[in-house]
Amino acid sequence: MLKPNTTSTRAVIDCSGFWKFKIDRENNGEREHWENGFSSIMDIAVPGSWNEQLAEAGLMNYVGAAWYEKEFVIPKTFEGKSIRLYIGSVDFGAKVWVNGCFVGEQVFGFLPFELNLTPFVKAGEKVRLTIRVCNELSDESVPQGISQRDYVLENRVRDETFPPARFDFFPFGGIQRPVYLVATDVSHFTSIKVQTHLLTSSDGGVSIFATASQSESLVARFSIGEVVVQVPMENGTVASNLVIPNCLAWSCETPHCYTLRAELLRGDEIIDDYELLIGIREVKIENNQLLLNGKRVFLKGFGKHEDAPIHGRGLNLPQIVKDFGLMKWINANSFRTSHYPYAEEWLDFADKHGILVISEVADISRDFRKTSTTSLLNHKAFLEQLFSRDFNHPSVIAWSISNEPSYLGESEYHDGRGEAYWKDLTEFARQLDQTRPITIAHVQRATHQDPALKFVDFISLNRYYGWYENPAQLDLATQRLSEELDEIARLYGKPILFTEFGADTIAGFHSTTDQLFTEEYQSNLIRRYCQVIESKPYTIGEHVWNFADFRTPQHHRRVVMNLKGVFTRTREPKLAAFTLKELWQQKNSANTLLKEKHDAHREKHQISP
Ligand code: GCB
Repeated sequence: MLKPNTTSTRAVIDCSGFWKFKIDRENNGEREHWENGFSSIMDIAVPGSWNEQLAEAGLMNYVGAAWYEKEFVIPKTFEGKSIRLYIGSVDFGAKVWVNGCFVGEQVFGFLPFELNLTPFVKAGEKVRLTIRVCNELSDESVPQGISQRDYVLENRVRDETFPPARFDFFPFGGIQRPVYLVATDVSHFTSIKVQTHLLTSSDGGVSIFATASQSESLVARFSIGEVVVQVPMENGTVASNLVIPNCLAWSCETPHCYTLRAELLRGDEIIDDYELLIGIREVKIENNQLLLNGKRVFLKGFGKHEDAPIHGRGLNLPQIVKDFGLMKWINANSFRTSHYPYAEEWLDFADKHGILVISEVADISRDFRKTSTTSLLNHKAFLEQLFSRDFNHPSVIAWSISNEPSYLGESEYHDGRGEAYWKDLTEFARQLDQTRPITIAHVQRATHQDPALKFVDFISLNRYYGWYENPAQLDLATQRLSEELDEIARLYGKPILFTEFGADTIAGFHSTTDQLFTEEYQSNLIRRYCQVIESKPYTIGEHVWNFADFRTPQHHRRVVMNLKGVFTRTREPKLAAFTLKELWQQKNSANTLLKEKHDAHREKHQISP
């Protein structure tokens, strides 16, 4: 599946706007055939979450089904074309009908899907698009869900959140990303996968694997600037290589992207064309270091969320621009898409602005008492769809395939089931992508015997000493942190990325002593964690939790939001933002000095970089 782009042969219609909307509390819609039309006076904006948009209509905490409907005209110019519907994401899944005919579904949230409408529509005529959205989760979905009943059965009623969720972010529902109608020739590229290598110090290698919709004998032409190759398609697939002389490698400092042009030829006629921006670069884990193009990088950044007032998780382009501006301002070089795939627009921006991304699968706090063979299959399917969406982005340097498995510390995780699960899943992931390291964010309750740690390329740690444990005792907190880091490094001999640490902070609260919730406490905790993390030779980075305050399900330990942001939900800086800006600026200068020293050494001893 290719992200919709208008080109000389491809037409795209953006279906964003107001859609007719109806809530389906009793789940009657399918039985009553709402796909044939339903009456409602309610409208909703697409893209966008329903919760804050329609709070006054009772949808703030709504978990369940809801229906969307809109009519479109299929232009006459679409005659004889392949006509498809591309939906960026629907949380947490959707069923789609056109003129009352079922055309397909997506069982995952956060991920795009494409449906073939060609047999169901006529060029020049109106069509009615109906989408049933449901934001319920189950034991076997990705991520897993939880019910009110589960809290009672598990004897932990005080953990209950509203709406119930296994995760600490709001379960926004709705069509979160744009909906597009796409028209192409019946024969068109269905996927283009690009792998890049640095061949010599000056050349770049680009391997291309593409598939087409038909097995018709066509020719594929790929070009980057002056470099062109032409190869016949065989049974709808093609593999090819391009060599870019004197290539400029993609890096944070020079995020140079080349335009790869792909064309499908029937004789002399170009029947499909598509352009994609690619970066030539290599990522490796070697000697306990993270290397980008052979050079050490230390990750400075955040775990984030897609979360904004009113939009909820809906695509919010101004916020992407703002957040990248703030990441640059604070001297960050990376972020993790905690805890689910973000809109691809985030990655387009990261490619262009040289920000490194750890792309995360929406597997959060997996409970192994409720993990079945179907769960593993679903997890694999999610991973496959995510990898295929994000594979070509140079900014994506690693995959996080889960966050905090065994959050509850259940014994079932340690009886062999956990080990078998991660062995299978990491092998599967490595078959799909041999070019990027894999990680899993580790939670303390999973213990140092966490089977996940055995199978990852680098260890990711989420720790809250000084907050959930040892509150307001930073000496003790940093001592435990330091000891634990050394212990994990000794046990596994793998590099460690600190993926979460932080403190809830109410902007405007101050104190001269270590006092939870104050801006000074958050700032001190972050400064002291960074000192410890940076003092260890095996660490590869520090990601503060969180970039900005974000809405959570309701619980007595959250004041509407998780307040661990170094920016508020509306992006005003807290004291910690200035602290990080200064710390990371120093780290940049220290890195530059170190780099200059290393370069001088290499030059003197004639060592190639
Ligand atoms: C975690 C989770 C994250 C939470 C965070 C917290 O370990 O990964 O989703 O928001 O802790 O603030 O409690």
